[in-house]
Amino acid sequence: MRALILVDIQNDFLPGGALAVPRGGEIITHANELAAEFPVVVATQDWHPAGHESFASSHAGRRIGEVIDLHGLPQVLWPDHCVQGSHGAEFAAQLDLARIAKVFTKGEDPTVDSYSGFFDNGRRRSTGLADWLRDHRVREVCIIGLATDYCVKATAIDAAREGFITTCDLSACRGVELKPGDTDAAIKAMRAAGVAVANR
Ligand code: VGL
Ligand code: ZN
Repeated sequence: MRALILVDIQNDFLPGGALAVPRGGEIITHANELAAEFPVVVATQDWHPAGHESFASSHAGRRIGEVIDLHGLPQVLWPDHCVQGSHGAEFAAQLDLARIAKVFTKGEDPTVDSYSGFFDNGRRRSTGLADWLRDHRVREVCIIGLATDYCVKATAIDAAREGFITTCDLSACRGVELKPGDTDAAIKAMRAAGVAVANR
């Protein structure tokens, strides 16, 4: 069985959102088309409590984009985004939610960020996504969404590590590009992890 994993297609990552991914809105039509082609569709949802320690606003004197040591892990500081229950945390209004079998939230622990849909960045807690996919006899996954250089990359690499035959379809992904070249580096890292990167 093949599954489509929609990564973080949420208002805050779209133009006008708190952590807007350039041209992020371009992927939604294609995401809906792909969702109609897969027998199984799941979604991840970035879902932070207010005051999450990945937010620059939680660290006096720190700026967005700076990298700090957060309890032993390097952490890029982000604008406040995807706060639980906020409009920014909701899925894009144009996204076809009817086809999503299950939503896996991540980023709830205030002390650790969670880019991957499978594990937090410290790999301490699982979201249950891998077991859910195996329970539904999924062996192949296609990853799309936002952002290519953070959550898409981390989710795709973990999917491959978990033993799924993994594709990332770049036609329905966009990168944050905090630094120019981050998306290209993410593509290289995914390929090195055994992910088939399509459409580029
Ligand atoms: C993401 C930064 C912080 C993402 C989530 O979805 O790529 N990036 N939180
Ligand atoms: Zn986040």
